[in-house]
Amino acid sequence: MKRIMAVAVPLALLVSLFPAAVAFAQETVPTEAQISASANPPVVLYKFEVPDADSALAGIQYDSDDAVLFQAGAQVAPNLEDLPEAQQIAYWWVATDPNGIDDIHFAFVKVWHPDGVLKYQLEALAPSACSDLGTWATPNTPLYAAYRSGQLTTAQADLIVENCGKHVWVPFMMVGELSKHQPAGPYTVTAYVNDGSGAVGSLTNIMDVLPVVGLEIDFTTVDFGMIVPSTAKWVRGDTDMTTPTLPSVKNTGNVNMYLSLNFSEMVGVSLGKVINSFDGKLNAQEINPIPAATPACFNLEPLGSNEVDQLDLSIHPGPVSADTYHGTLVLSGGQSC
Ligand SMILES: [Ca+2]
Ligand SMILES: [Ca+2]
Ligand SMILES: [Ca+2]
Repeated sequence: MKRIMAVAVPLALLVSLFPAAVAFAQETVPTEAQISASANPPVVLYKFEVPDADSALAGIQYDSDDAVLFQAGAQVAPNLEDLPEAQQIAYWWVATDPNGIDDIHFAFVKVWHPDGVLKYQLEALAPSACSDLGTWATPNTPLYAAYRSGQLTTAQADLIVENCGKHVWVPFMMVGELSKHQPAGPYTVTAYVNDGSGAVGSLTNIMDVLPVVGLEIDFTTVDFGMIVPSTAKWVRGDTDMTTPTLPSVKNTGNVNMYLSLNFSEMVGVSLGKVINSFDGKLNAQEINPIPAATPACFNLEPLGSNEVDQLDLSIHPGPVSADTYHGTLVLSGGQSC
C-alpha cells in the first residue's frame, strides 16, 4: 500500500504543471517510404501540337482560328518555300508522377516521318510555367488552340489548369520545325518522361502533315517577239529559276503538282484580229494545240516536291495582219488535273 501511494503523488503533480490544451496538440504517426526501380513510373497524361500561326513574327503565335492550320486534330501545313521561315510547331505534353512531379527528371519528344525514319528528338530542359498554358476560353493560348483543334475537350483543359496549379501535373513544351522538304503524311509523335528511378512514361499521337502544292515561276511575261503569219514560233524554257527569259516552273509544295495553262486570245491593238491557238510542252509532254480559253493540264508530267521543270510555249498565228498582239496566260498548279 505504501509503495502505490508513492507513485500516485508525482503523477498528480505532473498533470497540474501542463495545461490540458498542450497535452493534446501533438499526434505521432508512423512514416514509411520505398525505393523501387519499377514502381511508380511517371505518366504522360496529355499531348498536343500547335503550329505557329504567324511565321513572320518571332516565337509561336497561337492564333487559334486559322482555317488552314486548325482542322480536325493535329494538322500542320508547311510554309511554301519555307518562307518567311520553315513552319514552327509547338509540341506540348502534360505529365505526372506518383512520387510527385519533382521525380520527373527528364522530358523529351521524338518525331518520326511517315516512312518511320526518326525526324528529331527535342529535349525539354525545364518544365513550362502553368501560366504559359492559358485556358481553353482564352484566345491565342496553347490550351485554346488545343481545344479549338479538337485535341482537348474543355473538361480536359480545365483539369490541366487545375492540377498544374496544385503542382501535381506539370507541362512541357518544345518547338521543332517542319520544312517544306519533308513529305506529307502521318507523323508519329511520342512524348516521354523519365523519373529518378529510371522508370519511363510515354504517350503517342499522330500529327498529319497536310499535302500542299505551290507554283513558282521565274518569268513575268511571255514575249514571242516577231512572228510570221501562219507560222508557229516557240519560246523555249530551261530549268534555271534565275533566267526569266527562259520559262521555268517550280513546285514549292510537298506533294506532286500538276500544271495547267490557260491562254486568252491575243488581240491585235490596231485591227482587232485575234490569235487563238497555242501549244505547250512541259518536260516530255507536249499539248498541241491548246485553244484559247481552254485549260490544258500536263497530266503525264507532275512536278515533284521542289522540282524545277522547263516550260516551252508556242504561238500558232493564223493568216493574221501585221499588228501588235496582247493577251494573257494563266498558269495554275493543283494536286490533280
Ligand atoms: Ca516515379
Ligand atoms: Ca511566329
Ligand atoms: Ca528559267
